[in-house]
Amino acid sequence: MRVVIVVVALCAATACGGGTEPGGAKPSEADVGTREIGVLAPPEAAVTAFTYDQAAAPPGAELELEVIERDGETTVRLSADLLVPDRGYAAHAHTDPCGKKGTDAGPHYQHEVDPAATPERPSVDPAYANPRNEIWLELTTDGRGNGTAETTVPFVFGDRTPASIVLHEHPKTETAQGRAGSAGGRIACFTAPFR
Ligand SMILES: [Cu+2]
Repeated sequence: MRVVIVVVALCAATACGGGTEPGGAKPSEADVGTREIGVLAPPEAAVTAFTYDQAAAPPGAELELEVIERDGETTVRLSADLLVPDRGYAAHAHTDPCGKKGTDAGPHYQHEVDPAATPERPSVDPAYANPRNEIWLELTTDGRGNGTAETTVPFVFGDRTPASIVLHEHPKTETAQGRAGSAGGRIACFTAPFR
């Protein structure tokens, strides 16, 4: 009898295996989050954080990516330290990890993939290349080169997740038909987990 009482008490304290209690919330599944930090280095020395333009994205600059999935939405926050002061950077989530070349990161991650896109011709259709179907960030640095950008998109990841964040040379991403998603050359890339 004494043993049974102990087991019942433990079950009450731990919700017995993490299942949902009737009518209760699921605190352990409400948020899924990751956080990763990288320090920019030239391609020959980089592991996760690459600079392809050392004037625009200086080696030693630090990038931090935080991703939180909650209630059907995903919030992505990019923080930077010691980039070029008082400068804007358009950044996106891309499909592939960074490599020695900027193009290694592949195209933009799209929640609904543009059926017209090919490896040679990435999506430039605003119906797909937009900041609700892709993850776009606009980072603006202060006088010390530090800045934070955040976006929340109306989806969570399914089987596919992005693999990297790419910083581009322009401060903003274009939205016009045939140009949507463009933001100039790739100046830096950070391989990071999104889940
Ligand atoms: Cu991009």
